[in-house]
Amino acid sequence: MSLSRRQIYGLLAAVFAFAGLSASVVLLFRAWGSTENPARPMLDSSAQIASKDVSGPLLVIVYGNDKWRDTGIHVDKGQKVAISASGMVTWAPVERVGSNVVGPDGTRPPYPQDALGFPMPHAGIGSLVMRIGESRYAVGSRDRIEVRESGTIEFMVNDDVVGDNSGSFTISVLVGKGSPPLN
Ligand SMILES: [Ca+2]
Repeated sequence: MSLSRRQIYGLLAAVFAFAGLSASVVLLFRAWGSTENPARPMLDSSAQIASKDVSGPLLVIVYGNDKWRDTGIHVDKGQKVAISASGMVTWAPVERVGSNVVGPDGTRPPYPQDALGFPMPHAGIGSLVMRIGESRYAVGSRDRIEVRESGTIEFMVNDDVVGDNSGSFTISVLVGKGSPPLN
């Protein structure tokens, strides 16, 4: 069988059209699929706001089983950050010494033999802790800190095993150059 030049061009055009259509479908499915991924957690899309001279508080949810949840809020060394948090987290499925259901201030600190597995060995179990760069802060339900090292604000519950946790804390983060008031 021999094909004329015109037939060959026609065949090639059909092949390219089909390839183009396939690629479009793949891209479409990828775009569609990406919306199914759990969105990053911020309640407030302005969490991405630049760090300087922020006027209002940003709300962030941190779940009991989160491991250093990245808020996307960047702060620079020397800036002041005011944090207030509420909510309840269950840090262990059964009650141990102290309560297994706590607010952002947590319960007793971990025992020395367990402490090294915790993000902050001297802070209460289940309490809210924060990391910016490599610096860590035991913030609890209410704190105001001066940033020691520039970076992005991350939160988690002070616990060595987060996989068995439930509940969440809702955190208000206020970043400013001066001394932001706490509400
Ligand atoms: Ca736990």
